[in-house]
Amino acid sequence: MEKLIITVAVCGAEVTRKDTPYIPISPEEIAQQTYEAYLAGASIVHLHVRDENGNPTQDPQIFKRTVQLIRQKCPDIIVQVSTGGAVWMTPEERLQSLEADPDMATLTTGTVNFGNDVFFNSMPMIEKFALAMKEKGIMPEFECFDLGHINNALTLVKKNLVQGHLHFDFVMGVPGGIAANARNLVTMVDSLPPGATWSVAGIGRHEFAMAALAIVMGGHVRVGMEDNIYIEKGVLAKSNAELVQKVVRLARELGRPIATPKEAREILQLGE
Ligand code: KMH
Ligand code: ZN
Repeated sequence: MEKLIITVAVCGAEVTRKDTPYIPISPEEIAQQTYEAYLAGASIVHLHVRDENGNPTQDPQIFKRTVQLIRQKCPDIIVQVSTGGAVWMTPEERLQSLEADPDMATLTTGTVNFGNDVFFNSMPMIEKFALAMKEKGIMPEFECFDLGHINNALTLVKKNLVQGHLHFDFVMGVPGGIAANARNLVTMVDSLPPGATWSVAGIGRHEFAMAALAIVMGGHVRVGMEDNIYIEKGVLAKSNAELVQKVVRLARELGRPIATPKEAREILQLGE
């Protein structure tokens, strides 16, 4: 089995200081928590940024500054910026993160209810995002919040809007999206084309159960405060590194070695 790629989703767009005092907000805090998670075994950072008030933003200058700080501390980590942003952002705003010269970017391939909100991604928008990434040579990670999102990703491939290795992230357990359970994960994996790689991001209390399933099924794992703020029931994680360390422990118990950033780049067929 391939070595395990761990992605750390350090802050996301939704979690606030009221939810947890440990969420990193400033570029310096985000870079520091990314560094600690990298030392713990993360090889990809999934990145959102915040403004000085702690609100989510796609400001390219804040993205550039944060990416620069992360690369100073973790020279070989795979930087994956979010083009999902927050549910209220315009498509143009969301695309601004690509200006930070990342290795990868997320590409959500469908609309999904998102709690009481709607995370809107029409097919013309998705195609525009895919083309923007192709033109800049940035590898997409398909964010699939539901089964049909895989089909939309494959439509992009058919239309030649995406080339090369295909990597999917299944976001499971968002209220309104696909439920986080083993049967659904097997169905998602069975729907992928040969050669594609995948990771799973289990939301909230599902984070570690879905991680364990991915570890034994040969997939990869995303954890972090974007998805879950608890290290165990009722106990807040004090850092993103703690969440990564727990995945590393699970992987060790289950006999799956952890990929370095260099090995992760090889698995994803991503340049240095
Ligand atoms: N914040 C969510 C609405 C992504 O990063 O690509 C979307 C999201 C997906 O987090
Ligand atoms: Zn995200």
